[in-house]
Amino acid sequence: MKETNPKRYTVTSALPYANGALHLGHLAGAYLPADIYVRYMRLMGKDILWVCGSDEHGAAITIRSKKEGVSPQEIIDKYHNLNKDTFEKLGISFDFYHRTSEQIHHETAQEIFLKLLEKGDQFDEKVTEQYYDEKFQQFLADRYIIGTCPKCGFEEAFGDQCEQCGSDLSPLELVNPRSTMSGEKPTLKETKHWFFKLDSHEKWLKEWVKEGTIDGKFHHNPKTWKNHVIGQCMSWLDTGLMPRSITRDLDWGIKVPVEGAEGKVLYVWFDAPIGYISATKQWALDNGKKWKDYWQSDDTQLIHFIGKDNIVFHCIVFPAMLKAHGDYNLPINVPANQFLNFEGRKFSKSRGWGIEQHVYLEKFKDFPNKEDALRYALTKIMPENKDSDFTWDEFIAAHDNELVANFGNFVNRVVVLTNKYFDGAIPSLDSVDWSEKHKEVLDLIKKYQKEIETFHFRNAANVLMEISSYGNTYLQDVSPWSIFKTDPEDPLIAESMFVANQIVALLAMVSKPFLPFTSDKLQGILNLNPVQNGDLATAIEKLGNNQPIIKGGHQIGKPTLLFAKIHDRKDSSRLELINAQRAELEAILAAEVPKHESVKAQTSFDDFTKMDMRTGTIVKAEKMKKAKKLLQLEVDLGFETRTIVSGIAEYFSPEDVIGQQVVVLCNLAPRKLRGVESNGMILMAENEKGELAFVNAKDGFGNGFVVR
Ligand code: B3M
Ligand code: ZN
Repeated sequence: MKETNPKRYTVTSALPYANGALHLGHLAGAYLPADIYVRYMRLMGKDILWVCGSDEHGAAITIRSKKEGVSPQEIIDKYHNLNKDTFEKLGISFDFYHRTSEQIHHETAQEIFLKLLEKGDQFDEKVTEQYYDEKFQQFLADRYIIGTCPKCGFEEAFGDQCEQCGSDLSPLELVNPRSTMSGEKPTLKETKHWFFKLDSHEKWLKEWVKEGTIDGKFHHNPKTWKNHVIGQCMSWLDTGLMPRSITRDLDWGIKVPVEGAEGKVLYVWFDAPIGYISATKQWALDNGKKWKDYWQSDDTQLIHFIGKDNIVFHCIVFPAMLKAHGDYNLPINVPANQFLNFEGRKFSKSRGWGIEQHVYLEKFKDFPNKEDALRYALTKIMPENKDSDFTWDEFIAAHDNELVANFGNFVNRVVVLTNKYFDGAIPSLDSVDWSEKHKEVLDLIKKYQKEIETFHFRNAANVLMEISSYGNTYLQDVSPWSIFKTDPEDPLIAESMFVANQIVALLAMVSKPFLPFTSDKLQGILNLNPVQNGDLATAIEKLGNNQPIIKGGHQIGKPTLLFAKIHDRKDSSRLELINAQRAELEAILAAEVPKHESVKAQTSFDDFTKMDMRTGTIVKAEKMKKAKKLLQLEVDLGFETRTIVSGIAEYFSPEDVIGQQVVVLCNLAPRKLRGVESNGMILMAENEKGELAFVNAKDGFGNGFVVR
């Protein structure tokens, strides 16, 4: 493998399962970074192919289909279309988005299986005992078995993994296993499977991951790989690899193409990565290309974009399959991202925590340039090397401080001034020597290139802003508007407009990978066609030769809005939209009843003793006006009687509670509720159904005594 300047590149992004919508974490993990990279490479005129598609097999899909009573086909059709369409709307510019249910994929996966089988030394056939559902007469895939996790005691752990503690499990480890199909205890029955002898690949994989060599020959520079990727691989390799079963007893998937394998399909993780190859085949057929050039040529570099949960498959299992086959390239890099959280917590569909891509587009439909606003905010916090957190605060900051105040402001000023001073015609200044400016901008572009080429997209986005800052500073330093006041003919005005327009034209190019919609709009404002493949390479060459990007005499258009500020005094609609998102999250938090098994973070004894809790008796109670939930109570605390407003009116009527013994937190700071000052809080217990019960001492205990 050559280290630099290969003839072509093949880029893949993890194939999303077609059984659900994708959220912002997916976008920031494997799709947006690849899109930035690929768009940049296209601007540099590279021959680059980017494939992706739906992963349409696996037990998760069949389980969902059983639960909802619809066919797997219906599910995959629905989500394939939704995901494909949403990606397109966000400017995710795959060259091809395939599906693993296609015939060409089934054939490709079967061919590769057979080729490895023929080798004789890659697979083991083994008969093992597996769980079987007698009622449904079916072997149970790992996900079809639930039971108690042996590590943490969670009662709903899956046969392959416990979602509570994250442990990898095997179905035989589960305590009290049950079939998800019949709900009954499964029996053990013998079945035959094919195991890929991953252990036999351990040695070369170690060398390949650590040194970047194969049998001492250069393959890639391991220093270009992320530390966390190498770290995870080495931890797998050091623990020792084991043969992996690559077939399953299931009726949904790719048939195992040998006799005696009826009712068996290839394991989803065997066929899914082959999906990259079959996607390339279909793309090549459609476009008159040779697919092998993209997978089997020494002059092609393969790069996989994924999230960290897929590292083992892309850095160990799939490379071992490709190497075992013998004809394929191995990836020269797998720039996996870590995870994105949402406002401090994991994305969770069931809790409604987080936001799905298509839901964002829907909710933000009236938000100007919503696609690029999101892309930019996500790029700024991309979990490149560690987990990161999406917050609306940072979304607003990235948008208002950078896209609006820096980028948009610069572009707008230049376009407005060019129209004002020169009726929109770029001044012709062939004699002007702006080589110094050229060089400074070129240096920034080189920095930008280096960051993208090494997969540092956050840094690259910062350099993009540096370029427009450079433009802003330049304009401010010259201040053509001041010169205009004293001498409208001063040639410095023309010169500054010439130079500033060159920077705007460059920004239209370098912004394209990050802000493709903005780039197109900007080209429109400049009265130019959308930026084409190879344009950045040409522009860099021009800069190096001190030639303008946009010629004197060229007529630009009128300014139009690129971004609209969120914190806008005249129009609060965008801030209100975001505040509505925040309010939804707050409502989720407020409605959460702490689970009995999850204990809050530790507190100190000192902190605990700061609370003054006393026994008391409710002596008076009445409903509050226009407040369904509130009761106004008088509580006898022995040393005094206090007014306390309590949110229990939906559960207790005033008559119920008069005479009730309670425990009161007496030194809670007073709060006004509906105009009444509440002096303390009554302690209540709440169960999972939301039922409330008073906490109290035994009858007749007396008022005013300390609880501790
Ligand atoms: N569908 C898993 C996932 O979405 C899987 C990726 C396949 S990439 C070949 O995490
Ligand atoms: Zn567990």
